[in-house]
Amino acid sequence: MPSNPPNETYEDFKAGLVAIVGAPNAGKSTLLNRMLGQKISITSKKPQTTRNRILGVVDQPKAQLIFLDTPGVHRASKLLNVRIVDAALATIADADLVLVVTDAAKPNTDAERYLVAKLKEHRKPTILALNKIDLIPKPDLLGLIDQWAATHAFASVVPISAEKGTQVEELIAEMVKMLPTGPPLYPPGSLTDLTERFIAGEMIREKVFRLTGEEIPYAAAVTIDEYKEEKQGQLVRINATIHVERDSQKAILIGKGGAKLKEIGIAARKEIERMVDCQVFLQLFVRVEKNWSRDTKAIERFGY
Ligand SMILES: Nc1nc2c(ncn2[C@@H]2O[C@H](COP(=O)(O)OP(=O)(O)OP(=O)(O)O)[C@@H](O)[C@H]2O)c(=O)[nH]1
Ligand SMILES: [Mg+2]
Repeated sequence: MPSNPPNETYEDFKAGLVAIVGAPNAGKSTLLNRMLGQKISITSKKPQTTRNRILGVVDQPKAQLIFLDTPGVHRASKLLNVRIVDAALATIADADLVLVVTDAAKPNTDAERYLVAKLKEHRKPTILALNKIDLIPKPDLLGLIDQWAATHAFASVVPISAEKGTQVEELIAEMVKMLPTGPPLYPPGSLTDLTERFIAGEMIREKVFRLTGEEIPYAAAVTIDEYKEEKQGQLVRINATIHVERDSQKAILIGKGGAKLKEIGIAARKEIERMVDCQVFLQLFVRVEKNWSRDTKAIERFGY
């Protein structure tokens, strides 16, 4: 008979929660997706893309890292953003390890100073990922590392490119070193605790972020009104609503003859099809929910 270890003690196994924090647009969600090898967290060129805590599980031979991707930290004034930033900062308290991600090519000094001050309140082990090194001249790197090391007692500073995958394995190895010993917290291969229904809504919101300009992305929230698997799982039927704050925004979102909404729908459908690995029927509606981002009840209804 093959001899399994009588009862695994996990003496040499490490597991823990890693909060991914940083200024908006630093590349946090891109990094999470890169580490997972799969897209669960939406990304865009525009700041403040992520609005919820996004959990992703990375299994290693001797470790399990549970990442919590968070919205970009900045000094917010709008009610929606205040709530979102508070939630991001609260994640630090839940974490065993904090991973700060910064854009090496374009540091956001103000937001990052604020974040470093918050880190000092928590005294959690913290690693810094100096991201987007594909965009900076190599000789600049040492100076940047020194500058950052002077601001906080980081356990280590790892230059990476989340987009290209450069040094991401090394970063994971650094994080594993800092995790507590213990059994995996999720069954191996878990990936995330998010439903496909939720991620589908996020993918629609991502296309709004990527395909519209001005204030539209910031005025938009998405709800999934219906999500049905049909034909023995060979088809997913989705009805979703994009909520905006004003009639003028609704008109822009729909576009001439419905062209913009159609473009968003096609892009979102393709992305959702990749995730669920079957055909998707996606129907999008646009609704005006006057000034929802200033209204606590509406904000909560939209899941923020
Ligand atoms: N060149 C380059 N671009 C990157 C890299 N990592 C991320 N990006 C880009 O940076 C932009 C922001 O990436 P996100 O992952 O959405 O950033 P984020 O930190 O999650 O942003 P928020 O959710 O708004 O806080 C996107 O356009 C990414 O493609 C990188 O290593 N190199
Ligand atoms: Mg993000």
